Amino acid sequence: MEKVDICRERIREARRIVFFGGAGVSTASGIPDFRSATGLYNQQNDSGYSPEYMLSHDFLVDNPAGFSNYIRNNLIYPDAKPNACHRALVALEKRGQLSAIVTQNIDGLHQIAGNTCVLEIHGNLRDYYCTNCASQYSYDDFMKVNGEMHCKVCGGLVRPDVTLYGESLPQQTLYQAIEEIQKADVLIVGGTSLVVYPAAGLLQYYRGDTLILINREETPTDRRADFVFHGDLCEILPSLVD
Ligand code: CNA
Repeated sequence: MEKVDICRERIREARRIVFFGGAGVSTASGIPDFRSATGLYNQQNDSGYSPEYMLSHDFLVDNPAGFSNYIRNNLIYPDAKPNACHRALVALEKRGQLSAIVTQNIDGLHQIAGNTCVLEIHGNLRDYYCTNCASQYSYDDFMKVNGEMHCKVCGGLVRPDVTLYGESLPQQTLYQAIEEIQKADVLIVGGTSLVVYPAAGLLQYYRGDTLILINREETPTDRRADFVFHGDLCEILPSLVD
């Protein structure tokens, strides 16, 4: 039997599939990833700062206006729509086979597509909060402001609910993700370079024999996977799931 047929059969018979994904899930929706040739890290930027620094806790503290504008101008894509990869995951959840999507993405497209079992281990760009009094704000509130946003209640700095470089992952979501990966019979990993830790380290909790890895480029985890596909997630995932 061919590799792709074995994968299809394992997916068809699976009862607890976990999908672990990254920015490559949303490139077909028009949101650039970080590390591809066309990704954010390889784009021209006049600030003189590295994108890692502009997405760090240090930059939020050192230059809140610059940080807030960087987020608005480079990470928010209000017109992005779910693509074939998101839809394949909705189909798996509807069939009752998908127990969790563990995503490093912050774009919310899995929920817009219709998935409910989404664990956002790097937070999201829907929710905003005051760093002083924890008052909550919406995406619309944040987008109305230019530069840094101040809390209406206490004047504190308002920030997006995303995990920045130099910050810890949301603990409860992380524990849920570990539990789901430990219980999974099939783990599908897609659209991630697997170089960002601690997120990439979550794969070590998988105990099954069907680790399927789909990515355009090689990753450091290719050798550990049971099945590796190099190519476009939007073609490969639907072909494995249907
Ligand atoms: P990354 O390091 O940029 O890696 C993305 C990987 O996806 C690369 O190896 C690409 O080759 C691959 N890829 C891109 N498009 C496709 C495709 N259509 N089919 C198959 N493979 C593809 O991004 P990671 O997710 O690994 O890094 C984690 C960071 C990226 C997280 O902190 C995210 O918050 C952050 N990020 C998120 C978004 C988003 O929410 N859409 C966008 C950009 C970055």
